[in-house]
Amino acid sequence: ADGSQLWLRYDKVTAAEAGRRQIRSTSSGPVALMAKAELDDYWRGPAVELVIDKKKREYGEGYQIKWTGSGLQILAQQDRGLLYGAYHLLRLQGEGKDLRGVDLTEIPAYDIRILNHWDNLDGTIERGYAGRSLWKWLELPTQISPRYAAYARANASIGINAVVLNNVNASPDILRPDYLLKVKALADIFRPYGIQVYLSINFSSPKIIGGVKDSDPLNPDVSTWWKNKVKEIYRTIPDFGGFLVKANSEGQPGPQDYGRTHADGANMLADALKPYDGLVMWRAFVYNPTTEDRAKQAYQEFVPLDGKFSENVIIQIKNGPIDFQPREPFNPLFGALRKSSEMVEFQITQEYLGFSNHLVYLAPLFKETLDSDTYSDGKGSTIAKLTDGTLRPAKKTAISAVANIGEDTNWTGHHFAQANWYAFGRLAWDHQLSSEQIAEEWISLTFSREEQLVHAVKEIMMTSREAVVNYMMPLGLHHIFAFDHHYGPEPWGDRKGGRADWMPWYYHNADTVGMGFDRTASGSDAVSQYFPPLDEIYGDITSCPDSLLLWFHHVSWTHRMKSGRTMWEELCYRYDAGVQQVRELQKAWDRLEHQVDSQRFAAVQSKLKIQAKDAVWWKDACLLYFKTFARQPIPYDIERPVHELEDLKKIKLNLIHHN
Ligand code: BDP
Repeated sequence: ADGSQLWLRYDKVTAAEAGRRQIRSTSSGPVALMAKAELDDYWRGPAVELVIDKKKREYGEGYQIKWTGSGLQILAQQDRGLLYGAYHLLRLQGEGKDLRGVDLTEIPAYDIRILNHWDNLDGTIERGYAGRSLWKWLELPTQISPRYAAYARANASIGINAVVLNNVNASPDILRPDYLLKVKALADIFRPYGIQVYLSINFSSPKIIGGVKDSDPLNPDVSTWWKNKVKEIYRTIPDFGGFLVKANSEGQPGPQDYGRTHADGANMLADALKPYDGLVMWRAFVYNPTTEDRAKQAYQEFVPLDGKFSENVIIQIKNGPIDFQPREPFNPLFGALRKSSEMVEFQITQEYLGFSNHLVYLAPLFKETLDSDTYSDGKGSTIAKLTDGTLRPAKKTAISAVANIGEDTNWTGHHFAQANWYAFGRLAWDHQLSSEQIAEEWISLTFSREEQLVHAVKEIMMTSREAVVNYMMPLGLHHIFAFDHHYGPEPWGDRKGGRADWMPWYYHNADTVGMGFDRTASGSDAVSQYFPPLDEIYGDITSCPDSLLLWFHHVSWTHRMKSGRTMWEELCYRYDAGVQQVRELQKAWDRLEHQVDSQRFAAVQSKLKIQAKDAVWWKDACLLYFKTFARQPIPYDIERPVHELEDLKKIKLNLIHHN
């Protein structure tokens, strides 16, 4: 198998099978007809009736699946509910579940479950590791790739109902009339799958493509330009979702260019979108090359603006305060904005997690954030509850993630990276699902439901995230990657004249005393951005969890850890553990040789070899480098380095980072 079918490896029913059962729908909308068509094609069970019940308002896009005695009924308030119910049935069939007597109700946790594509109009993808963009801008709208529908179907099957097509570092060209027709072509294909299209916009569009004098949000010509542009968009795409905006961040233009605030900028766009029920997802990923701790900046910029954003603006916040690291504490902005809607941005594409070369199952990372208790509204104020409407009423709730999808045959580069796309969709639908449950589903559908295989593959997946943290950045270390492309270690990295906050030393602060970032009151005081008691827990070296120790503290090499080891020893053992864990992944996978088709077996096997080599590279680079500060031996019972530090320093990967 080449992986192109993802988790949708269903065989079409034969004519004889189809003759034995009936699928009926009370709704004839395009989305309901899609639900019916999917069941017509793939459902081998008893009769199914798709029923719309407008009174079931509490369902939203949810549904009920009920055994009627002789067949099944899917009840929903909207056509999308029927579609999700149909995919649920197919999933249960794929998992081999008995459906007699079934009665289940599913209601999605978030209204908007959205993928962010960082795809450029030239076909490259920023931080994309699965080939070029799926969107063929040169061919659209005339030529329609069959992969557009296949993509939409895969999303619908896991409940994703919205996509941002283009990079947050947005080209203004996306708003040109010719591009809008291309966008419309995609929107038309996605619509029957219940998927709405959003676009990333460049804040300077009025000036660059509109011929307006500037792009100042308080300039009436600018707001008029946006109003007209939005009108044009809705004339072309009546169910258009809205805009995603990266402003005044990493060189992107924004309202601050004119002395205005993020709120001024967001609200001007929100006004234009409001008549059509459109939304602005305004990103909080902002930081400047100042002396202020980068981890504090989003909070500092946005908290003073709380209450100033229009109702149809949602602040889109990365899970951690820095940038999609293997492990970060949650972003302290969650819960700190009391009068503004907040949504999480995850990254499915593995920018900082070994690209599509490393097997890393991300559900545990996503869950770690969603289940984090911020204490904003007292105990139990988890990020899930703050963003899903439980604790803070919101006009629309949303959750997003940066996609890992490209034109590779298997969509995501690594076969196991498909699981991260899957897991995001499933958690966006129901954040209470466990990582294990999601893994079991995915494995059963993607490989086989043979119990021993499901168990073995699940073990691999469940270890993988801790493994990557261990061999890359244990104990709260972060951002010690090679410059710019972020593949591989470069703790010694330094670019003369480059921004401090892009340099590894900025984050690890290794010296002869110890290492780590002092974010306590005696340091940058980032801890004070967390609600009590977290500020104290994180701020005290004795109560700060090991997993975040070097994130919050500059710790001496000889500091006694909870394990009784010194910090230096603990660091060494963690790196070594990471390498050993990858070795175990290799062994566990090799044992499955005769249970997985040879094509996917070999592909994963060879990627695991790269991962194992990279893990050793990480361990040697970090330990040999930090040893020059710690001035102590690497404990003699762990694997010895196989590299020379000076050789590792010479590695210069020629990777292009597109933006
Ligand atoms: C970082 C990426 C950069 C993105 C930026 C963003 O390195 O390519 O443009 O985030 O999210 O993770 O805007």
